Amino acid sequence: LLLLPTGLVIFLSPSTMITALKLTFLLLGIGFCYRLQHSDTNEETRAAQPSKYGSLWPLPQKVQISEVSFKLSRASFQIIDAEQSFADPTCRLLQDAYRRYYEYIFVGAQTHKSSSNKRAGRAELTELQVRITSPDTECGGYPEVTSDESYELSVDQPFAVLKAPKVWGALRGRDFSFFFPSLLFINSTVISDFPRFRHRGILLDSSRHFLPLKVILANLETMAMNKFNVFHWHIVDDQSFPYMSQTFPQLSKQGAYHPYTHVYTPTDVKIVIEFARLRGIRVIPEYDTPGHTQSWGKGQKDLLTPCYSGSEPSGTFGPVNPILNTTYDFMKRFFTETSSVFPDAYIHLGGDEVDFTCWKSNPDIQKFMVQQGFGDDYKKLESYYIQRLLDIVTTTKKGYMIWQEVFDNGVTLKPDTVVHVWIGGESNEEMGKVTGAGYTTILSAPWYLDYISYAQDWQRYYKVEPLNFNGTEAQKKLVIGGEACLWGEYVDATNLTPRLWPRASAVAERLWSAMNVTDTTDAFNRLSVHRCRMVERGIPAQPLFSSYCPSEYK
Ligand code: CP6
Repeated sequence: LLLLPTGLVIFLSPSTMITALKLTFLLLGIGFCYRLQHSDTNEETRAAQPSKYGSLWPLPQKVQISEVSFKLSRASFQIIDAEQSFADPTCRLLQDAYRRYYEYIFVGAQTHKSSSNKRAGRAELTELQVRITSPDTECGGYPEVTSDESYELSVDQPFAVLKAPKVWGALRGRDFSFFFPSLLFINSTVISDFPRFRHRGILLDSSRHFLPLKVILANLETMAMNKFNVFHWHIVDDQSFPYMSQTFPQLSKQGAYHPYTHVYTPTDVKIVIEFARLRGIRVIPEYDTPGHTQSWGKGQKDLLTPCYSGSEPSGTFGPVNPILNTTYDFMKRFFTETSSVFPDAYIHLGGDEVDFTCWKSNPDIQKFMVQQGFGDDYKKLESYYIQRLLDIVTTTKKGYMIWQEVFDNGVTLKPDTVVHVWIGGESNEEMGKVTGAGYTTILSAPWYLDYISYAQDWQRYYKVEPLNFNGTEAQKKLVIGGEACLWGEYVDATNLTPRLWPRASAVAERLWSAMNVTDTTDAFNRLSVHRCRMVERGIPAQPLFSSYCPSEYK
């Protein structure tokens, strides 16, 4: 029986009734969708307006832009070392950056021909002088968690000056093109800037889908445009093992999606690390164990736990087998290799989501549990494994990062361990607990960018305040930053870049800019232009909302 709005009551046969009900729900559904689109807040539906901060993203700590503007021309403008700079032309990192940014400044410069005629009388700015002010420029080194990324930029006649203690600051400040109202003019500007948090990362997952080198490099480039400084490379997982190990070549031979095309050779890894270094980005690989290791088992016999069905092995395998000495011999050799392949002082050891079902089914493990006096508490077994792994990794002179479960399970951690908070819902409480125990921490729980939804979800990422938990000043100091995670189940080379950008840019500003930079309207105005800038530079960043980019007119 169907009640129509007219008040008519109609009797129907059961099958017709189901069809009618479906129709009603469909109509209701359409109505609901219609309302969804039209009930957006004003904030989400307005078009971008010019911001007084132009297209600066992330917003510097201190910025003054004056009305005075200077002309720029491709033919006469140059970026050079200042005479007093401690860096010289042998600093490839700076020379490379100058070339990259020279190109960026003038990309699409023809777009603004008409405005250049209007303001033809202006004084011309002909130079950006870059001055490294500390005798140890760190030009040949790798960025670290303690690296100084501060810089000062003044744009004035007759030349602009970018001052930074170390090359890392020069890299952060070099994106001089951010101050251009039009591409051929620049306003007189004074900026002094430094990051709020030291660890500003992006996690990419190259196991669920293989990510070609080109994609990784393009995203490192985009990370630099957004002042990110850590590439968390979730390089292997259950689904595939694309890391080509020199000590254990069978791991990728058997465990990669393809033994030759879907692997990262030692040269590939070097290319990624150097490309990142030249942009002030650390590369932290993650080798997640004892869970998430199905692909490891294909090329390394006896590494994984055989699962049992009753008294017989079932033919399937679980987490790394924690009761065999061969496991720890393997880990020692494996992590000795990775510690020399990856120069960063830290390595991510995972430790998340360990499923105990298989361990519980295995009679040898059951025996071991009794011997060790672990009772039924498989968390103790997990901790036993991790503890031995951490001791091994410590002998390679690396610090480690771990997912929060390792801390939750009460494993003894080195004081410099970074605990990575990822579980949603109670992440504020977790941040309180981790810092209360005296460990440094980074936050990812609110920044799972593989989750997508309707409308402007960047605002949700933007509104997160990492220090919004109960704790002392000393505790808050232990929060060294955060990471936006793009897990790979639904992401490969075809959709990675637009899914990540500009949504990750919201996280970039939260981690770089001052705590009180929270105006989403101004953020929208700046981010809209920043997104167009990424597009002009060849990065297919998705739109924020109905709009167009000036470069579309070309
Ligand atoms: N893979 C690994 C994953 C996730 C984690 N570790 C994950 C868990 C929950 C969500 C998203 C991703 N895919 N190795 C947890 C850190 Cl919602």
